[in-house]
Amino acid sequence: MTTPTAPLTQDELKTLVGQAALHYVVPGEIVGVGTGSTVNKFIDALATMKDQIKGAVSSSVASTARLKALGITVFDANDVQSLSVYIDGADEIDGQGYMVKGGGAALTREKIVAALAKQFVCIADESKLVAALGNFPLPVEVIPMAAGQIARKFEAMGGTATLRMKDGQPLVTDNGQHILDVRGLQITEPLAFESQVNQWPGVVTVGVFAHQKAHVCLLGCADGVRTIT
Ligand code: ABF
Repeated sequence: MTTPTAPLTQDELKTLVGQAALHYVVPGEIVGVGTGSTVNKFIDALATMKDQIKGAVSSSVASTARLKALGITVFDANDVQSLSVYIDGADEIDGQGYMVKGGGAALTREKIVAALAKQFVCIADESKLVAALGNFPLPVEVIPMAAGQIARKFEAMGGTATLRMKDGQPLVTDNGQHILDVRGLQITEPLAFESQVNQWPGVVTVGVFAHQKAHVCLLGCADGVRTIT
């Protein structure tokens, strides 16, 4: 008689994909590292092969601290011309690799490091896979003096934008800016949407990653890691 096994927890699924992402790390090179709880699992796994890589370029103060604490050298993005791979999580990903990111407020640096990389590997548990983007509130990093007019533009599109708060104050990003979270949008054309919002004065980064989409997604599922390309 076989004993039924308990389904893996969300945390275990994150560990699984964090470890699976090691297969995409190129020995002898610098790896691009994202931000978030799934990426933290990847960073922990990366520490087991730290002597085989040159180091990392990081997308946040938090990831930099974790990488350094584990003895992994962190390079400034300006000192790197290109990366073979960037590994990061997502808040939503669709079947084409288009993503919503920025729940952790690190979207601007994530997009910058992703743009340096030839390949974006997204690591996520299966709860992040969606048919269409837009359920997760869309994060948009903005220059504070433009927040009001940007919020009104989203309202004209049918969305509702709120300023992200922390400890009773507007959250301040690693770049010294604010975040609007926009609810109620249906992002049916991610490439066009990203291009459009990018042009609004005061938008630093919109959390749609379509121009920097994932080439591979390692999705943690009940029966293991599913690779979507
Ligand atoms: C980063 O971390 C973000 O772009 C995204 O907001 C978030 C995902 O976090 P987690 O892995 O904790 O769900 O990748």
